[in-house]
Amino acid sequence: MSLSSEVDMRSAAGNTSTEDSHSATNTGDSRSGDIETEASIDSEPQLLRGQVISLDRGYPLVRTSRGEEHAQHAIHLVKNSPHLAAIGDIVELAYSPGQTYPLISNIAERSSVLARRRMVESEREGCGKTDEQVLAVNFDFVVIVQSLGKQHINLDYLERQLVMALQSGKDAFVLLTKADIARYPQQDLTDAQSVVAGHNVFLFSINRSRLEQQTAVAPGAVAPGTVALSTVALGTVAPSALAQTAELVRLFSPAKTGVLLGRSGVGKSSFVNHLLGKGVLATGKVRKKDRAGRHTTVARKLVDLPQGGHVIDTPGLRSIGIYTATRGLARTFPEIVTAAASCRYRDCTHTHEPGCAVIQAVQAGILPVRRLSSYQRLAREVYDRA
Ligand SMILES: Nc1nc2c(ncn2[C@@H]2O[C@H](COP(=O)(O)OP(=O)(O)O)[C@@H](O)[C@H]2O)c(=O)[nH]1
Ligand SMILES: [Mg+2]
Ligand SMILES: [Zn+2]
Repeated sequence: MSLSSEVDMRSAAGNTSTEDSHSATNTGDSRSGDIETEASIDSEPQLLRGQVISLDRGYPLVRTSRGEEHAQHAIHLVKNSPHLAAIGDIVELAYSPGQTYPLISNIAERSSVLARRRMVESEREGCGKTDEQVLAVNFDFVVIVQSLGKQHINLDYLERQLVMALQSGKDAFVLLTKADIARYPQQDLTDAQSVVAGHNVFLFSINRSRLEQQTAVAPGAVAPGTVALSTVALGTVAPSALAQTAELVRLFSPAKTGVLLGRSGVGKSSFVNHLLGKGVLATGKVRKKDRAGRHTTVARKLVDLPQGGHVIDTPGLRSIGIYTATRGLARTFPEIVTAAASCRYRDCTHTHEPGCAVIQAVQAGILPVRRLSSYQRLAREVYDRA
């Protein structure tokens, strides 16, 4: 199967040369000595299209019509190292006789990207600087995951996650997990809804047995598939707010891909296992003080759901810096964008300027002051204002 006739293989590395639609044998022509060029002298490599479905420390795992196999990046992609294949990437594999691994010779243009700003930790690349890390690509929506517990949920962090998610250009929704151990489920739900600009928020728990022990509701009152909620939760949360498993599954069907974004230990892998109806992904406790941490999810993985659709599980991130996320910022704070249209100055930063409609909205009690300070904090990061 020739790939070049099927998909636009314009390289994600930003290669816009006219050779893009040619076969992989031509992509390295200006760099004689590249592996694929040498290999192609004797015979044309066979090309196959595939998708990166797992990334670990080794070579990316790619699924093609032939099955799943590890593949190695072609040298011209490695030279553009920020643009190596990410989970979800559609890639072109080149098979040449005598090679142990097929080569990833091209990466298709991405329809969506989830990325964060990351501190560079290696001396060689310049400690203290930041770079962009691509977490997942080619998804349809982002699921922001936060867990509930004894404390109120962290709204600042939720807004930060939303900026990052909405920067992708795709939709996002929020999954509040561990509802069974939540002390303030209704308040957390309402608070979350108040900062996510109309995006859906779901309360969720994997723990149905706990529910049955704790709740005072009559047997049978909880429909199968209803998420587990504690006595407190059931007493105070409107029934319409309770996500049903079926409802969550429907978000992924018929063939949508959702990517999970959340800290380690919030229950991302448990959620995936719940959707699958079996324990496919490893789950576990997080050792907080251990910086090396036992990350139960080492790999990024694209998992097929039996009802259709896919979910990308990512390892928990210690920090999420947001990277030139102007679109994400605007989509996270639409009420500020709307008010800002009436500011006297077009480049108003809504901090001190006369005639600032945003500050006026705060003073008039229309805009909560916490929203403005939250916006300011994130805007400084997005626009790199120290
Ligand atoms: N009580 C309760 N614990 C949960 C729930 N979901 C996950 N956990 C637990 O939280 C821990 C971390 O879960 P895991 O799925 O590995 O989190 P991940 O790091 O985000 O993938 C595990 O011990 C899970 O059993 C839930 O709904 N309720
Ligand atoms: Mg996990
Ligand atoms: Zn202003």
